[in-house]
Amino acid sequence: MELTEGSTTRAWVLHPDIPSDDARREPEHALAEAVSLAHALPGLEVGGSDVVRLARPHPGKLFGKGKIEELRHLVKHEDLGLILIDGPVTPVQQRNLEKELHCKLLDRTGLILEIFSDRAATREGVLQVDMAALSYQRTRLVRAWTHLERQRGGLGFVGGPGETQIEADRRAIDDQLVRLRRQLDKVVKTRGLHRAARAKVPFPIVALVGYTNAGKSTLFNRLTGAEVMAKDMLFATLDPTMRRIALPGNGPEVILSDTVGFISDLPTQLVAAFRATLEEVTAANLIVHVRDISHPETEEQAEDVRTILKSLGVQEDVPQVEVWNKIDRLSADDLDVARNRAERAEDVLLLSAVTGQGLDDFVAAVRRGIAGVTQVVDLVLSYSDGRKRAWLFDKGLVEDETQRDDGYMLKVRWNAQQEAQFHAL
Ligand SMILES: Nc1nc2c(ncn2[C@@H]2O[C@H](COP(=O)(O)OP(=O)(O)OP(=O)(O)O)[C@@H](O)[C@H]2O)c(=O)[nH]1
Ligand SMILES: [Mg+2]
Repeated sequence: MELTEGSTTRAWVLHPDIPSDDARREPEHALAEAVSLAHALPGLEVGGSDVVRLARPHPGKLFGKGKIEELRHLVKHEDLGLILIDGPVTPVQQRNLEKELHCKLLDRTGLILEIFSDRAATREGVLQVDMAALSYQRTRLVRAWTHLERQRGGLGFVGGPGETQIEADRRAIDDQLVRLRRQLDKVVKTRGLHRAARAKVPFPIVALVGYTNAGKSTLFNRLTGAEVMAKDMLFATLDPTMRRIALPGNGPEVILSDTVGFISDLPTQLVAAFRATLEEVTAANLIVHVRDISHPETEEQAEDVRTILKSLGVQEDVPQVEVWNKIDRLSADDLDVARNRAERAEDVLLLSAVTGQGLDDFVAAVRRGIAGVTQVVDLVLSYSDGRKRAWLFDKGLVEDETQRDDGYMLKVRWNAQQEAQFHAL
């Protein structure tokens, strides 16, 4: 879709409420989220939004006659340039609706792809979004075919010109996907080298993950002093950011990673495309699941995040901490309830990334979470450091020792706590 630079397109958001759909979510909340998604795309002005109850989606046109008539008036009356359907729309439905309504139409996956393509800032991000968009397009090729067939007046060779065209289009897309994959592999390999270099200065990786808008970047900024964009906007963050930091209060040092947020019904193409970026998550020593506990559907959001983590292949044995963020937005009663529940649960803590309340608990939880992570380092101790050397041996941390002119060279395996103790000797 092309939105003209500088000008705004007036859009209307529709959430089809189909009874068989995910019954966990209230359609009104789903609609509110879809409106937030629309706001996340620059150049769009949201004229309004509705839930459309659909007993059964019409195979060819999604909506029934009456609704289409109503929408045609709406388009005219509201001067709409775009209708956003918060759900899947088949290529045939899209074509028919666009024709009947004289208005462009975008479905949920299309909208998310548009937002991602607007946000992509790094080479890797751009490549990933391009791949996701192409893979999505590949599944919708029937559109090009019908379009073509119409142009040619439906004159068919054997097998039809459309068939041939579809094959050709598919091959072209496949070729392009192979090219993109190659470029992406190259970028990822370079990043892999960076990671290997980092591994030499081995600090535990702590990854912040969570639903979009949960407050990951706000927490990241508070801990690192970085200025990653943190905004009341869905998918504010697309590219992962990492910083090496010493946790407040005398370390230990960790690598903290801020990542792209998740959302319900995240297009599979996007999950696949972002697998490389999210490697930082799968390689993490500790996963911090940041939740907006003030959101009415925080439980559903958390479920979605867990499902996506699982699909990314995050091992169950990676330690996890759940951060219930935005407690400053809870009423006193709700805060009491949350506090009670958090106390009964394991590895759950309350936080406000904005006010800083609960930050000490968070740092303590991270410290506990990475306590089991050990690193191997080379240490050189001068001969006068006998006390330190004895301490290391006493704790059973030395794996190897060689003597040099200037002292001992020790290969030491320790966890962050032992490291801090050593430096305090
Ligand atoms: N009241 C309150 N608002 C918060 C808190 N933490 C974050 N926010 C707000 O929530 C919005 C989203 O915060 P971000 O840090 O951008 O969220 P994110 O998880 O990085 O979002 P994505 O990058 O889109 O995945 C911003 O407007 C923040 O100011 C908090 O503890 N309390
Ligand atoms: Mg963010």
